[in-house]
Amino acid sequence: MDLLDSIGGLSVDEFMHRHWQRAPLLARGAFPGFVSPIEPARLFELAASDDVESRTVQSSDGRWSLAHGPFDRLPPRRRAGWTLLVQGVDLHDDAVAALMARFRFVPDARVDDLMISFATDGGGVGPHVDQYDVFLLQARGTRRWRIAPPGDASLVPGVPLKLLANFQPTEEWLLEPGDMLYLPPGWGHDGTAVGECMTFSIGFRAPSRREFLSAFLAAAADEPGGPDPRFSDRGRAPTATPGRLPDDLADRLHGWARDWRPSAAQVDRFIGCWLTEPKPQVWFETPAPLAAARLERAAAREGLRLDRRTRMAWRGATVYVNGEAHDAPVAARRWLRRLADRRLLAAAECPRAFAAPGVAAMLGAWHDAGWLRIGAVPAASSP
Ligand SMILES: [Mn+2]
Repeated sequence: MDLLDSIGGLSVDEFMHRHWQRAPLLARGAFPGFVSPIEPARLFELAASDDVESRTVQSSDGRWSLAHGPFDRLPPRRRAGWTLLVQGVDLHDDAVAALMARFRFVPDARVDDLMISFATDGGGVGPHVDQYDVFLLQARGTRRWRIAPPGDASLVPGVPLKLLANFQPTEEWLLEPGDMLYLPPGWGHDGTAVGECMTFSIGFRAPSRREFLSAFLAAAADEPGGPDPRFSDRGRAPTATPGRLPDDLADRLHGWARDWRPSAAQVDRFIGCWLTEPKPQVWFETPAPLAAARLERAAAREGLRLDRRTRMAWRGATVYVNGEAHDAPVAARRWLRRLADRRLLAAAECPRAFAAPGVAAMLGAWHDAGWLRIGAVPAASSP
């Protein structure tokens, strides 16, 4: 896996310091001689599949229409002004996943997905803002981008899309294949196809406090076990005001709400599981289960790699895979961390990794679940 070594004439280090979360950057020729790893025809195939999130946007005379996939039929390619957006293409195509891996100078936990937009001449989704950082990589043809600093966020009423009502672009560029535009969250942007074109959006996610707490509190409420005291009012005197909420009941509930504290371990565990949880539409193709000894021999011959859909992370003594937490004995940690960081174990590393306590059982279970694949490199063509 090769990380990008420069972006628009800056080292990745300089880019992260000066631009990430701070300021847009146009990087001409970020991918010199770029050739899209995916053809429009393959994108249309993906858009027809019901485990792929896709939508179309069309506009004419200021009227916008939005439709959600899967699409058996798309508008004709010769018709101007329509866009097909396909989310999560990195989950479905190894070559696209490999392109996305070039951005792993940002932690995986911040990565959302790679979306591809195909548009015919004049197509676009209108001026809008996103909450996320994005790299807009021009993959085929030409797109005109106009951008505006964060500001008036009011929206056009009565349209099915979130369109900025007062978009006032301050810069404008034509992007050709291999050019890339980085935008921090909150910048207005409007991309219009000049002739037929295809653009890749490498998108990043960042949880908000409310999103996190809503998920965490729901999970905490579902957690089984532990004592579960119940309110009791033995000895209560008769009431003449039955409509009134009793103070003893309110006080008790107050106490429960205010005294509740998750343990640090509980929060840690939730964070790792939540951040590695695959998106709801993700499913794994399960291979025929392999006996432990056969997996170990195959791994020693060909190495292992994480399936492109697998999300894996580590923190402290724990590794997290696809929403599961595994406590790793000390001797196992370096191998599991290496697998998370590089997404592969080379053939020569596998015998030592399998010998570390607990590792063979974890790798075996992940292999049988379709999370881990034999072979350090994916086969040339994606399924
Ligand atoms: Mn956008």
